[in-house]
Amino acid sequence: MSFTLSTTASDSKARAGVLKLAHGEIETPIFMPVGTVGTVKGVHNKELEDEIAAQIILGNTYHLYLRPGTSILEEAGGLHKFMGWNKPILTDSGGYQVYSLAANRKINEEGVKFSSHIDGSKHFFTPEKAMEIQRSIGADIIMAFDECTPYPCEKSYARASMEMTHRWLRRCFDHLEKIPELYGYPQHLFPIVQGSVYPDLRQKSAEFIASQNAVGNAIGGLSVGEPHEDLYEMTDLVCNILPTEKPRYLMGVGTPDNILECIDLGVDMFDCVMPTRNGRNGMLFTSEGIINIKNKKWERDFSPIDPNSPVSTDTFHSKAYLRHLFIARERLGPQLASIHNLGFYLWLVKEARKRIIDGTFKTWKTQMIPKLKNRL
Ligand code: PRF
Repeated sequence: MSFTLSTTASDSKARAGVLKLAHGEIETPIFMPVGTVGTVKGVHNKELEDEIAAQIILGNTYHLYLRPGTSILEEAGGLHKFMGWNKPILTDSGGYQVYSLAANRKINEEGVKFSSHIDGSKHFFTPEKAMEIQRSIGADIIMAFDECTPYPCEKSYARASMEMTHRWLRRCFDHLEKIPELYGYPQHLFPIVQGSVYPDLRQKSAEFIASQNAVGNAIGGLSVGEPHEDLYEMTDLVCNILPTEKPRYLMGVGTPDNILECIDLGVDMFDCVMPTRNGRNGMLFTSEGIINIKNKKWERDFSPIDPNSPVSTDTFHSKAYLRHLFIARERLGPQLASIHNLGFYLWLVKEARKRIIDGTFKTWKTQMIPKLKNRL
C-alpha cells in the first residue's frame, strides 16, 4: 500500500491524495458506498463502476460472518470473487454492528457475546476472531475490533472503553501477524481512535493510535447523535495528531455538508449508509439541496431527476416519474434514488478533490454548504 499526497490546500487542512491498494488506486478524498452483505443495496456492480464511479466499497464482518459465512467466502476465493467486484474493498470489524444490531450483548475484556439479529443464534467475537473473519473475507483494508461508545456517554465509561479498545488493538495486530492472508495479496489494518466527545480522551486515543505506526488510521465513535460542533471539534483535534502522511478515515460520516466540513479538517475517507438508506425512503441529495421525492410538489415536475448528474438514469427519468414509482411502491424507485444519491456523493468528493488541487476548495465549500442543507 502507498499513499501519496499530491496537494495540500494553503487555506485549509484539506488534502488530495492517491491511495494504492492491491485491487487498484483510490483518489482521495473519497466516499465509500456501503455494501454490508456483499451488495450495495439495490445497485448493480456495473452501475457502481460505470455510473456512480465508486472506487472502493465497504463490507461488514458481522453480516458476512452470519451470512453467507466464512466457509462459503473462502471457497469462493474471497469477497471480491464472490461478488464480482475487482476494485478495492474495506471491511468494518463487526464491533459497531454488534452494538447497533445484535441482541443480548455482553461485553468484557475478552470480547463480545451476542445473539444474531437474524435467527437469535449465539456468537462470540473477539479481536482475534474479527481478524480471522476479515482474513476469510479478504478485503484490502480491514478494521480493528473496537467499541463504539454511544452518545451521551459517561466519561468514566468512555475512558475505560477507549483503554480496552487500545488493548484490543494490540491483540488485533499480534493475531493478524500469526495468520497469513489467504488470497495472495496484502491486507492493511487500520486502528480506530475512540474517546467519545471528551477532548482529553480523544487526544490520548489519537496519540496512542498514531504511535502504533499503522499504514492508515480511522476515527470512530462519532456521528452517533452528538451535536455537529462536537463532531467537528473532535475530528479537528484528532486530525491534528494523526500523522499527515497517512490516510485518515472518518467512520460513518455523514451528510454532504458534514463531508465537506471534515474534508476541510483533513479527512481522506468516508462511508455512510445515508445515500442508500435515505434514498430508499425517497430522500434525494442534490447540489441545490435535499428533495423528498414523495412530496406532492413533484407530481407534475417532468424535469430530469438531476440535470447535472453524471448518472444517466438521473437525466433520463423525471422527478414526476420517480415520485410515481415511490407512491406506487415500485422497486425501481428506491433503486434509482440510491444510484442518484451515490452518484451525487461521489461527484461531491471528486469536485472537492479538484478544488483542493486548483486552490479554490475553501471558497467553493463556503458557497456549497448552505445549498447542501437547503430543503427543496
Ligand atoms: N467503529 C467501527 N465502525 C464504525 C464506527 C465505529 O466507531 C462508526 C462511528 N459512528 C461507524 N462505523 N468499528
